[in-house]
Amino acid sequence: MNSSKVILMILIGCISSCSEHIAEKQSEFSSHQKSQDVFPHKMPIEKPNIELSAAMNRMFDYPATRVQDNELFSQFKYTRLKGFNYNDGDGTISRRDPSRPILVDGTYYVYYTRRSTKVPPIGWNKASEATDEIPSTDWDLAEIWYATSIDGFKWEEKGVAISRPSKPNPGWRSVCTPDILIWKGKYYLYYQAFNEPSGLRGDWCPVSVSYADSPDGPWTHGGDSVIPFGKKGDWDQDATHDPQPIVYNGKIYLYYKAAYNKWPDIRDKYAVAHGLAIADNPLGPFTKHHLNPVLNSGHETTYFPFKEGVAAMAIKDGNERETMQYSQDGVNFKVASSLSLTPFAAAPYAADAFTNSGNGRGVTWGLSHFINAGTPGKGYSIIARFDCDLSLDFDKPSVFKKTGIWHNPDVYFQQGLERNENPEGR
Ligand code: AAL
Repeated sequence: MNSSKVILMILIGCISSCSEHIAEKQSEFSSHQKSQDVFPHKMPIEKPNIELSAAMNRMFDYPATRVQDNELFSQFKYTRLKGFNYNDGDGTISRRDPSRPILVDGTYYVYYTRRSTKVPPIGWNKASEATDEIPSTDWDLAEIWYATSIDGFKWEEKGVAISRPSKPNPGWRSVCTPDILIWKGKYYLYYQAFNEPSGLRGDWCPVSVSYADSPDGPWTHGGDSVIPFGKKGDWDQDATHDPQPIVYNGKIYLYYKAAYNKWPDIRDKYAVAHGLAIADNPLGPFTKHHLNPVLNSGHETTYFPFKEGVAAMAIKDGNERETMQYSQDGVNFKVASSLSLTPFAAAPYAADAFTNSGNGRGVTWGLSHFINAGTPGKGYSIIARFDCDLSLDFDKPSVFKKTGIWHNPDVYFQQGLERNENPEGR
C-alpha cells in the first residue's frame, strides 16, 4: 500500500467515526427531547414548557399544584355550640344565618336570625296562609339577636339587636340574615328586611342598615334598600340577600346574593349569583360593580381578605358549588380548590375583615347553620361552629389538609332511592 492510500484509509476511518459520533449525539438529543415532552415524575414547581392537556394546564392556575399545599383548601370540623336553647326541638325556636363573629375587647360577638313563634313554619308554598303568628318560612317573623362568647364554643344569648319595626316600616314582617361591618369605630349591621311573608312573591326583600357605637347597641336605623334592586329584567331585580361587607382598597366592599331565573312561576329553574356593591360611606350610596355578578355559585355569601385580594367560599348552589375561590381584585374570582362538607351560610371570624391591611391572613374558624335540625312539620335551624385551615398563619395538615373523608356507609344509604325515584322500578 502506498502512502496516499494509507492517508485515504485514515480519512475514511475518521469520517465514519465522526458520523457515528454525530448520529449518537443526535439520538441522545432526540431521546432527551422525548423525555422533556413527558410530564415529569417529580411535581414541577412551575408549569413545564411542554405541550399540556387542558387539565394539567389549569393545575398550575391553583394556589399550589398539590391540594395539600394549597392555602385555600381545607377540611371542616364541626362542633355543637353551648348556650342556646331550642325548646327541645319543637320547631318554635330557630337560629340561623349567623354574622361573622367579631372580637371586641376579648369577647366575640355574633348576630343572627332568631325566630321564636307559637308554631313552626308552614312552608313558602303556603305563604298566603301565613298570619301574624304563623310563619311561612324559617326566617319569617324573625328578629336579629346577638350572643357573646370568650372561646367561640360556649355562647351567652344577650337579647335582641334589631327588632321588627312597626307596620308599614321596612322589615315589619321580618328582619333576618345580618352581617356586620366595623368602620371608623362604629358598628353597622346589614340585614334583610321583609314586608311580606317570604314565599308570597318569592323571597322578596331589600337590605336595611342600622348602626351603633357599641357592639351591644343600642342600634339606630340607618336606611332601607341600601343595595338597590336591579331594574326589571336584571338578574337582581327582586332580591339582594346575604349582605356581607369587608373593607378592601379603603372602601366598603359589600357582597350580596340574588336568586334569579326563578319567580314567580319557575322556582325549580332557579340560579344564584353574587354581586358586589361598593361605598365610601356605610350608609351608602352603594354603587354596583359593572361586572356583576362576580360569583356564579353559592347559596350564601362568605368573603374575606386574603393576601392582596379576596377569598370567597361558594356553597351549595351552582356549577362551582363547594369551592374556594380567589380574586386579586375582589372582582374576578377563579376556583382555588374544591371542598367537601362545606359549612352552610359560613361566617368565618376574619380578624382583618375591616382593617384594610392589603395582606389578608385568612381564617381558622367560624359559625354556620344546619337548616334541617328538626323533623318534618317541626322545622328549625341551629347554629354550629366550624374549624378549618384557610389561613396563612396556621398549619395543621394532619387535621385539615387530608383529602379523604370516610363517612359511615349509613350516611350514603340515607340518600337511598325512593320508590318513585327508581328509574328501573327495582
Ligand atoms: C338563607 C339566605 C337568605 C334567604 C334565606 C334567609 O340561607 O340565603 O336568608 O333569604 O335563606
